[in-house]
Amino acid sequence: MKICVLGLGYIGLPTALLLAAHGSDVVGVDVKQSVVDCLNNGELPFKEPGIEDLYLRAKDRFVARTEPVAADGFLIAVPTPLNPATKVSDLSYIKNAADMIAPHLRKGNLVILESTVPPGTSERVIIPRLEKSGVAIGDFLYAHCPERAIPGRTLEEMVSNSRVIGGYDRDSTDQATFIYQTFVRGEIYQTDTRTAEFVKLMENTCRDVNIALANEFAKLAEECGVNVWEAITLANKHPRVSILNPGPGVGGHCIAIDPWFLTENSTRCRMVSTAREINDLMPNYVLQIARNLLHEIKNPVISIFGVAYKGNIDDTRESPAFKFIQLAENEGYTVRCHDPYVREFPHPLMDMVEAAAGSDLIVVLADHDLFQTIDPARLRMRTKFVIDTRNILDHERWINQGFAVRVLGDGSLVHPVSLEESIPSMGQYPTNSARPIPISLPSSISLLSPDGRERYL
Ligand code: SAJ
Repeated sequence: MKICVLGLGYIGLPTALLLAAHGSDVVGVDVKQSVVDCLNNGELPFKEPGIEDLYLRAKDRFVARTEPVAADGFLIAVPTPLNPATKVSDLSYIKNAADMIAPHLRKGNLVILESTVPPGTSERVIIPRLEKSGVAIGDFLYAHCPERAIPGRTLEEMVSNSRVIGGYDRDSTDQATFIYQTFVRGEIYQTDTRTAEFVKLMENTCRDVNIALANEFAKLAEECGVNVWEAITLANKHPRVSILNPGPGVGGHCIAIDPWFLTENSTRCRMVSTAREINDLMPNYVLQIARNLLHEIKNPVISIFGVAYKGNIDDTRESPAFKFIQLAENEGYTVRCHDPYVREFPHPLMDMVEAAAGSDLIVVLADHDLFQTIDPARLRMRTKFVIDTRNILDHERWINQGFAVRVLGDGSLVHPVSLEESIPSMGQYPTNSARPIPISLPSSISLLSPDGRERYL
């Protein structure tokens, strides 16, 4: 079978390579000449675990071009960004892809949409554009099969996750199922096109709302004198409770955007948009913590550790770091950035020691595992403040090196620096500021820390 995959990004390229590695002849199409050249020269435009090996297995059946060709099937995996001003989906890439396919569309062809779209987009926008080919829907087949892979584990998840396939009619659903069965090992669930569009948006909206709830819990915990990380760990021991983690905000190309796709045509939704607002305001909340720590320091310098939108990846799309940096600079702070994974970022990236040298505050924004093992003794700070928005650092180690550690969502008494405490002036901070709670526990009871480490009592 010959398949044209339009869009060779984080989803389109791995999908194209998986199809080719499992026997399809694949023409990968991207409007960017540089991506096409890179792939045809045997190079990959981005990193993802396992993709080099997959490329080697696929390359004999894969070629990249800037234009589609006649094929049996067409798969669209182009971006659907959000217009930041109107909070409405920008369908221009999808429309362009449909227009590029139309001249090549023949009777019996199948078109699959993987990109995330507002409910109804296939019927209202994509199918009519494809019909401009002169072939009517029914004579060509159409299905929506939203992607479900998480960056950092894309290949593994593309193969093992279950998939939802929503066809325009029975034939469309079955044909699309047949194609995905060549490489998907997870279950395939069949439905109609509009339901598939809705399901994808529900999945990511559920996650966004759950993160917003965790962020609310973090703020409430600070007010109540509780450590939210410990509280969430304990609440999640309940068999039907599964709270996500608080953090500096929600980034990435999906969770921060998809809820708007779900609600853009609705006048009824409150919870979904409120969750968006809560998550979007988290950088402001973290800046408020920073402001409280730095208020007595002249010309404060902030070092950001981790500008990726989450841990262990080099992806900065919609990262909360962008907003935090802009707010901090508008506040008059000098901002330096360090990220062990990210290579390209509008703000200059520095080595960790260099970023921290002479700085007054480290703000950990991304939960890179590497941060767990940082040796704070290497950091030559002017003032030893650190805000850990992900509860990822080895706090005891930092405290022992004279750092005042402020963990997002930790209002408990053991916490060394809380928002309400007065901040000592530069250089006067006690070297070990943790205040132990004098309690003794029976040996059968353990004090949990959310990451399984012993709590720093
Ligand atoms: N985050 C938190 N707290 C958490 C979990 C995540 O603050 O407990 C933040 C992350 O730091 C990040 C953002 O949320 O900034 C999103 O991260 P994520 O890991 O939840 O999601 P993505 O965007 O990397 O990938 C998601 C996945 N969706 C779900 O898990 C429902 C993936 O399966 C989807 O395929 C992908 O979106 C997509 O393309 O829709």
